[in-house]
Amino acid sequence: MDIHKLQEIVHKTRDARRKQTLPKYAPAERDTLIKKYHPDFRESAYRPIAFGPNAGEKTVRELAALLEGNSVVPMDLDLTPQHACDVLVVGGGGAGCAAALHAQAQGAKVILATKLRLGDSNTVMAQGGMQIAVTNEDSPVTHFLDTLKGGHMKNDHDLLKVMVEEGPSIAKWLLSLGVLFDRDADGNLHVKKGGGSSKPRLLTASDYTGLEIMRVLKDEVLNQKIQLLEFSAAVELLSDGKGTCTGAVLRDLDNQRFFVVAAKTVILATGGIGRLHIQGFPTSNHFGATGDGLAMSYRMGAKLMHIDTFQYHPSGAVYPEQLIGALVTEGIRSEGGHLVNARGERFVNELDTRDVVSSSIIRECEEGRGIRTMSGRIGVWLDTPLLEAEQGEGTLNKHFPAMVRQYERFGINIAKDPVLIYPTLHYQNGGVKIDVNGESDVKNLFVAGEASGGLHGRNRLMGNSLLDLMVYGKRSGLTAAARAQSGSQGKLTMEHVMKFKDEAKKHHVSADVISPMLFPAYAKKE
Ligand code: MEZ
Repeated sequence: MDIHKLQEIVHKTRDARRKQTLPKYAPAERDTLIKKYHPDFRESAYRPIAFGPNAGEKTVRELAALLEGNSVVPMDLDLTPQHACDVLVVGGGGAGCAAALHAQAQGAKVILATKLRLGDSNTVMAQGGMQIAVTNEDSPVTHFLDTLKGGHMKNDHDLLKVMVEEGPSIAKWLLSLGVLFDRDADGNLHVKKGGGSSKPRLLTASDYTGLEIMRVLKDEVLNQKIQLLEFSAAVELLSDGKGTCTGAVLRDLDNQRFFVVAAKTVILATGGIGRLHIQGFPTSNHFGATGDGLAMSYRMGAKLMHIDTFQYHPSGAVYPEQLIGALVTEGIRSEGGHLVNARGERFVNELDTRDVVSSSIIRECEEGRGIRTMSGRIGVWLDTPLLEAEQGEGTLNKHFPAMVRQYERFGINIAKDPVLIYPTLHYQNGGVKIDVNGESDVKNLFVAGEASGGLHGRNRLMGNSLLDLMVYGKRSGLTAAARAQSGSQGKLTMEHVMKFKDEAKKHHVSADVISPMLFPAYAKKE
């Protein structure tokens, strides 16, 4: 049926929905809902990892294959370094830039290597805000408790405590660099409420928050003249043969040649895994989000945490086809946007935690209350025109200019028409286990941001990722710089890779899967 005909139900039912009582789930009911509908609980999507630090633990098949994968680097590669530094940062997003800036400010010689261009990352795609307890009504303790509840109490308490406590100083740092967060009429920082949070705590720059932060961080990296290696993808870590990280092998994507960087310390800030499209899900992630850091650090012996849990953001675009999986920011639900099924009913508190909201959307669709597009995709409505109806004409353009433009390009006016959404693969809740300074189980190997695990438990709250990037980017940068200053450059070997290959053979793992994969499989065809 024509999409406009289907949309009519949203306009017609608006008044009735305003009076509707929403389902309130007791804790046991929430668990049942999640276990029944959340993709994390689809047994057939998972398998145990055959060998390595997490041997026997289950993760999704796509990630298991990546972790067990074979190196692309020839084992007889000449390991004479082309570059040498104190701190090699791998990744040009928010965590990488924060790490590089703080390390260089300590006097360390820093190289920042990135697979694409500086700034190409999930950070720029974080729209809805950054959680920091900055108001008098709020506190780091409340932020801690909200996050713990959202994470099903599985968060690493030490990592979380550090993150919430350092939040306010991070806000000051970003403001001092020139980040333009939204302000209220009195000039105070304006805060919004995100899903699963008890207080308004989101600092925003309309729906360009991550982009605005990256604008400033990128400038600062350039101003500070940090040595950049763009289009240079890290493909293997190097060790001294005794388990300490000493550098990396990179691939120059212009000519496909390998080259070596000797580094006293390495910080991986390689982001998430959305482009593995686990369980066939579309993703809100950028093109390079292929879990490179997980694969490289696993081979070197770093333990991973919570790698059986992923975040499916409730609102990924379903229509038009060109936007499939693209983020429709939670900010719209924060400002009152209703989720509406094919009967014109609301079916969940739109500001519940993401796992509950996504599970509820999947339930509606599986039980026949979803809306099918002509190409056979399914979703529910997000009533975007409601914001205009309640807050006045122009609200969407003022508060969500990115979202308005995203749809305008395809002739869709979200001020007039609701948008069709379905959960999209958005975030890896787990990652490499780190301590409060960002160091992994491997000496001198630090991991910051989405590639690390433990902080968010089994479900990240909206806006906590941007703060995580800044706090653990900073801490890993400072610690790595201090470590490098007191240490010397170790030997460069790939002994750990050879051992890993032997293990793979022992476990009859095919050598055909190459990791890190760097780009999604379909990139080659395109
Ligand atoms: O933290 C996020 O994932 C975020 C801010 C996303 C969004 O909906 O805008």
